[in-house]
Amino acid sequence: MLRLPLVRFFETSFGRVHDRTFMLVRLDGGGVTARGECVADNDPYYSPETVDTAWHITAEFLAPLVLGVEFAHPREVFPALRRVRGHHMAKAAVEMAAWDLWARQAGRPLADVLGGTRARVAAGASIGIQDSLEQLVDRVGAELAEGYQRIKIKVKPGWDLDAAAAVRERFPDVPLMVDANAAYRLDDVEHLAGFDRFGLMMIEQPLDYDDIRDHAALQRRIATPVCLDESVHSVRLGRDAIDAGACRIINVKPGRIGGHGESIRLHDLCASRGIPVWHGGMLESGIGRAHNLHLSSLPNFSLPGDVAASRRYYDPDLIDPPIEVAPDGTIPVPQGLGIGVCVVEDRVERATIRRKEFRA
Ligand code: OSB
Ligand code: MG
Repeated sequence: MLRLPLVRFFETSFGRVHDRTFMLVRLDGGGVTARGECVADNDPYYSPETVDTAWHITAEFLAPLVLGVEFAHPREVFPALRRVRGHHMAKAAVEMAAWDLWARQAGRPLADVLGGTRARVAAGASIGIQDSLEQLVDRVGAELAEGYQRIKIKVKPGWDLDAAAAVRERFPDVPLMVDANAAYRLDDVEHLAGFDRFGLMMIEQPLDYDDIRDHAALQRRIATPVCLDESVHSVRLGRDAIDAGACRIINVKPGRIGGHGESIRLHDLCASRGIPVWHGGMLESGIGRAHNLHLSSLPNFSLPGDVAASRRYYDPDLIDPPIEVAPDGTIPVPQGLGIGVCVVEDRVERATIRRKEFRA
């Protein structure tokens, strides 16, 4: 378990954070070392999981199910954890490390074994709630100057239509979207229809974190495409959401649905139903960020994701060189073995606050 200070605070409808405490999973096997990053937060505000529940579940329940077990393919890992209900973020950290291990053992980049088809992915910037609209507009300008291909702003009641209007006034044509992190109710439909005049790419997760039905009702009454994040916490719920007409776009976060294998299944399902996906972000360090880049190289990730440069989050990051965005707003998928980034062990060491080792 590590703690790292954020370069700048990040505020969503559920609160402001200045640092992140998160869990890394390291796997050693077959002569190689692999890593996964758990995206569970300190607080159960985005999802019910926290860094402490992830630690508990991993140590007490997941580790015994994988240690010393022979897997022919990392796709077998998520089903092997089935007895443990939920806890997808904890499971994903283990499962994603297994994919890194497999790719390294095979001498291939992770993107290759995941089925990636592009060498560079489109980067977008997610901008938190600011102290003033002027600061927001300045932040948008700064991100656009870095090359980011789309801007997402966080919204909540009291920081929503005015925020979108301020950005639109200054940047009339920028690809723009908003993310409410479940801050509204279906009763707010008239208010949410107010976003329609800004020509947004989408509104992300306007209603409750486990709702599908009300999102379907909302989507019938607003023009802006609804994108689901929190509500799609499994592949099956993704299917249910599409069937119900609850969204036209889905944000894929492997931590939310249980890892790379489940993300590929959701990606393929969406492709077959004509639903574009994009890769979400959870303020990851370079390790989780590298995983996300590899997964984003699959073909139906057709919209820019919340995959951005390391230095927006941590400076220094746990990896060197850091992940950077090119002036055209793309990030190259790392070329080396596995996740293909170089972990700086003494930075990991210095940020570590708790450690536990298991042997078969
Ligand atoms: O809803 O997408 C979200 C960060 C933490 C928790 C939830 C979300 C986010 C982001 C940040 O939007 C995306 C990023 O990593 O830049
Ligand atoms: Mg979101």
